[in-house]
Amino acid sequence: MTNISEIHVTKTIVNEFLEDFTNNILDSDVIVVGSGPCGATAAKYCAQKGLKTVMIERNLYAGGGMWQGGYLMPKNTVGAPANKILEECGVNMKDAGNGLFVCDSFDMVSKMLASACDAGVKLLNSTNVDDIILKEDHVDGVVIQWFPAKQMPPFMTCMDPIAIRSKVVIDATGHDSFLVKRLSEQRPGIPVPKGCGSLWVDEAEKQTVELTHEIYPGLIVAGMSATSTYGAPRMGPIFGGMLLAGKKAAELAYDKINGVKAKSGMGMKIRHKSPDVIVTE
Ligand code: 48F
Repeated sequence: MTNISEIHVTKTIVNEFLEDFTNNILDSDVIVVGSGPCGATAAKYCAQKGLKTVMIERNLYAGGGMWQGGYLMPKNTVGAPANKILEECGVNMKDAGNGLFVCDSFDMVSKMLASACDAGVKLLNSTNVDDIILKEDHVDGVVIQWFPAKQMPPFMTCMDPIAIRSKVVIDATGHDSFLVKRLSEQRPGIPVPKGCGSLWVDEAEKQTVELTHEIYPGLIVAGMSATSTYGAPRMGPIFGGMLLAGKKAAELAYDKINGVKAKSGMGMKIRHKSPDVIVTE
């Protein structure tokens, strides 16, 4: 039998949240915004590399677009070598031929998130990133608000958000490219995200990884957010590019924090032929 008072339960939650927030969230190495396949992978590898890592998700649940494959069918596909990232998390993969692998969506999401937690990632859910902290020459963290508070009627909207700091922020907000969008409104040379182009699986998978890079000091754009920033093709219901992009984002963050000189460029030249077409050379 237990002898647990109501006040004890409340006090435990409040104390634990405050301690965790102050020690592990307020000032970290990396903030990953978005907990989809790209964000969850980035966060896991950052934490595994010993970086103090916070992943922020506006939904109550983490996982982004991973909960279902195409057409609401709960089967997810990835192309090699991204299957290795899932196998590392213990996801049961089936070889579908030609370098394509398939798994159950729930198996993928739950094991990816479990392995991110095991690596030490802190998750802030139901939390919307409203803005970046933007200093003269670098991004210095993000501005957060409870997502439910954002749903309040307009006459109640004068509720100020708060800020948390990190050495690197990763924009893994998917189609929204939200942090890049905010930056583009304030810094010349940062592209206004144009949304993704039409479907082309192989090219999209490749470009998603190549376009993942540090777009401004302290801000890495990754996964679908990178695809949408540059108008690269959409990839449809295949997640390999997202996982590889997340892993690359973690490597970039680690190198930056540890002073490793970045390799020049993104590994490919981007030539803007028309507002909606990018050509890789
Ligand atoms: O959309 P999402 O899964 O992005 P991703 O990790 O992967 C893209 C694929 O799921 C899919 C695809 C490939 O097959 O086409 O689109 O790049 O995850 C993005 C997450 O970011 C959250 C959002 O709720 C979602 O879970 N998010 C977006 N904006 C914010 C945010 C914000 N301002 N604050 C907090 N979370």
